[in-house]
Amino acid sequence: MARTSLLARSPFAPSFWRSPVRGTRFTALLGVVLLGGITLLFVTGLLSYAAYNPNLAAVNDKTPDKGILGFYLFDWPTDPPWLYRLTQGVHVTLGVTLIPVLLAKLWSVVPKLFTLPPARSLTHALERLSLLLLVGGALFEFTTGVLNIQLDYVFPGSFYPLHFYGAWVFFAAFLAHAILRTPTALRNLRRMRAPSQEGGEEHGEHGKPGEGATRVARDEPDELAAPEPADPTVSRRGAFGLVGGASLLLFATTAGRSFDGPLRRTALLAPHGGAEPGSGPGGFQINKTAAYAGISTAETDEEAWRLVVTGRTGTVRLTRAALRAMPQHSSALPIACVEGWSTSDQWWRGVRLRDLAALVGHEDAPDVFVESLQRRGAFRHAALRSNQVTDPRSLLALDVNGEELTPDHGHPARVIVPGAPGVLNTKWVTRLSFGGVK
Ligand SMILES: Nc1nc2c(c(=O)[nH]1)N[C@H]1C(S)=C(S)[C@@H](COP(=O)(O)O)O[C@H]1N2
Ligand SMILES: [Mo]
Repeated sequence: MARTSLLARSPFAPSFWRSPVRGTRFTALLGVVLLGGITLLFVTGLLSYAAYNPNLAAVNDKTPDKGILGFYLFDWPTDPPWLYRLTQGVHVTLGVTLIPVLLAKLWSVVPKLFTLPPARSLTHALERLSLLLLVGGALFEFTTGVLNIQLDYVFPGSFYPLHFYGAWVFFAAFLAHAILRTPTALRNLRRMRAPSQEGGEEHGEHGKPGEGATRVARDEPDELAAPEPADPTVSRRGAFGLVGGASLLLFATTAGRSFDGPLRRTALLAPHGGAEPGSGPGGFQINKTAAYAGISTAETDEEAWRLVVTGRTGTVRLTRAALRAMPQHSSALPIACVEGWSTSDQWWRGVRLRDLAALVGHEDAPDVFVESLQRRGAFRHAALRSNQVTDPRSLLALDVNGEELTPDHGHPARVIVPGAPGVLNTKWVTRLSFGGVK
C-alpha cells in the first residue's frame, strides 16, 4: 500500500510530470531543428578532423586505434585560405547556439526516461539502450566541446580522442534515432500546422474526420503530453520563444569570435586566452603567450637563436640575418583555431617554406616536421603536408603587419599556412625537418 502511494508520487508515475508544454509537437519541432543542426555539426567536425592532417598521424593525430573511423575523404587544401575559419567557426558557433534546443529537447522527453516497466520487449530494451547512448553521447559531446572552447584546453592531450570517439557513438545513436523518429516528427509537425491544432482535433488536414491527421491524433494518444497537466504558466509558443531567444543570445555573444575589432567585443562568452591582444601590429588574438610556453628572450635573441633546417642534402643552420637575406614574401592570412575563434587576415612577411625546402635539396617540397623552442605542453610541434609546404603563401614568418613578430605571436619565427587550423602554425620555430614525416 505504502509502496504504491510512494510510486504514485515519484517520477515513475506519469502524473508526476505536469507541464502542459510537453507534447509530441513541441518535441517534434525541436527534433527537426536538431536533425539539421547536429548533422551540420557532424560534417564540420569530420572536416576539422581531416584538417589536422591525420595521415601524418605520429605528430598531429594521436588518436589510438581509430581504425576505419579514422578515414577522411580528401587531403586538406590550402584554398580558400579562410576554409578552416569558416568550417570551424560554424562548428563552434552552431554547437553553442544549439545548447538551449538540446536541453529543451531532453527536457521535453524526460518523463519517458522513467516509464515502467523498463523494457516491454527485446526491441523496446534495445531502443531504450540506444536512447541512453543518444542522450549520453549528446551530453558528452556538448560538454567536452564547451569545456574545450571555454576553458582553454583543460585536457589538451585527451580532448581530441574523447571528442572524436564520442562523436561516433553519438552520431550512430543519432542516426538510428533520426531514421526511427523523423517520420513521426514530420507527421506531428504537419498536425501542428493543421487548422485544428488548438481545437479538439475534429478535422484533419483533409477535413475528413477519421482520416489523415485526425486519425493519427485519435489512434496515437499524445504519449508525451502530461496526463494531468498543471495550469499553464507559459504557452507552447512562449516556450519556443524562450528556447529560440536563449539560442539567439548565445549566437549573438559567440559569433564575434570569428572576427576582429568591434565585432570581437560582442563575443562576451569567448575566453580571453593567455593575454589581451592589445593594439598595434600584434593586436590580434593570442593563444598561448611566450611566458606560458616558457620562452625566454635569452634563447630568442639575435645571438642565441638559430633555425636548423634538415633535408636530403644535410643540415643548414641559419641566423635571423641569414633568413632576412633570403627572398622575403608577404601573405595575407587569418589564424583560425579549433576553439572556433579566428582573426581576419594579418599581413605576414618572411621566407617561403618551399624556399627553405630547396635549401636542403628538396625541389619537390615534401612534408615537414616543425619544432618550436617550447619544451613542454601541447602544440610545440606539428607536421605539414606537402601541399601546404608547396603553397607560395606558406611562410616562415618573421614579421606581422609591418613589424617584427611580438614574443606572444612567435618571435623570432613562426609558421603560417593558408586554410589550415591554427595549431599547425607553430610559434617560436627552431627546427624544420623536410621529408620522412610519418
Ligand atoms: N609553439 C607553439 N606554437 C603554437 C601554439 C603553442 O601552444 N605553442 N599554439 C597553436 C595554436 S593552437 C594556435 S590557434 C595558434 C595561435 O596563434 P596566435 O597566438 O599567434 O594567435 O598558434 C599555434 N602555435
Ligand atoms: Mo588553436
